[in-house]
Amino acid sequence: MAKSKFEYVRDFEADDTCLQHCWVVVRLDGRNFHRFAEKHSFAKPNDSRALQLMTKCAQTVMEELEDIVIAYGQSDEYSFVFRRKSNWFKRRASKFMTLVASQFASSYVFYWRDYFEDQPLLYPPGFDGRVVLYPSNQTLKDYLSWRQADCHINNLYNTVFWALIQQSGLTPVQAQERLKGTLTADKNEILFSQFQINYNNEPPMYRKGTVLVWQKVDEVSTQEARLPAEMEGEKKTLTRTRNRPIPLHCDLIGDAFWKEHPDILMEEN
Ligand code: DGT
Ligand code: MG
Ligand code: MG
Ligand code: MG
Ligand code: MG
Repeated sequence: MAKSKFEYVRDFEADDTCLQHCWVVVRLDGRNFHRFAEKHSFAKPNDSRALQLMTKCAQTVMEELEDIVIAYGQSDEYSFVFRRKSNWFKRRASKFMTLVASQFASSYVFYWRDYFEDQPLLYPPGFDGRVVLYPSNQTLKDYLSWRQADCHINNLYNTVFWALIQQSGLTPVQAQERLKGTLTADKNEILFSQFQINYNNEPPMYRKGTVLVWQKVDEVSTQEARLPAEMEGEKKTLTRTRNRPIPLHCDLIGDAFWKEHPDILMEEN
């Protein structure tokens, strides 16, 4: 077909191809979720409904889009790792980023009611996205470790901060003052001596965040079988093995996880 004289404007499109063989990471983060959490009465410091909704959206992203090998989420953020050799949309960064962000945001609204039964969604939430390339397995593992360390540091701080307010009646300013300059050991000590909380017994979803990995699961479905008339109404169960993104709340920083899931970083990926 002949080209129109307008066709040249295509050349104005920037090339945003992600460098070959690098891990492509898309990280999303809720826009102004400080306000969003307040307006929707999120429990402090952790709202399990909100975290589970985030994970549902991330599972939807992994199921709907191509080539995501692992995802990690905490607070109002989720990171998605595309396989090194992915050639999805010719590795265009803008495609990866916008497809992840839009699929995630629409899922957040779509599934809201399943998690917040008594809390109406008051306004449409947004998510920012960025793409970062990691050239080696080590840098990718360090990236995920960084996000999980961030989860740990924030969650330990928030757990003590809100215990001081909710259980000891401190104001936020007083709680902040109390925690100024404290180290990890000090915070653990305050939790234990003042609130009888052993931080290590706090829910792993709060302490570790959520890792999504593909796992084979047997799914059983019941079907109305096409049987002779005298057996009408009998049900037949079908078991199918499917790959699903399964949530884990485990440590990503040590080697154990990567030894248990060697396929994630495999070269063929
Ligand atoms: P941003 O990302 O720059 O647009 O602004 P924010 O406000 O989203 O800031 P960010 O992403 O650094 O921090 C996440 C906020 O979300 C933080 O203020 C606490 C809130 N948030 C996330 N998860 C929970 C939760 O489970 N419970 C409560 N109460 N708040 C949460
Ligand atoms: Mg945010
Ligand atoms: Mg921020
Ligand atoms: Mg955030
Ligand atoms: Mg189109």
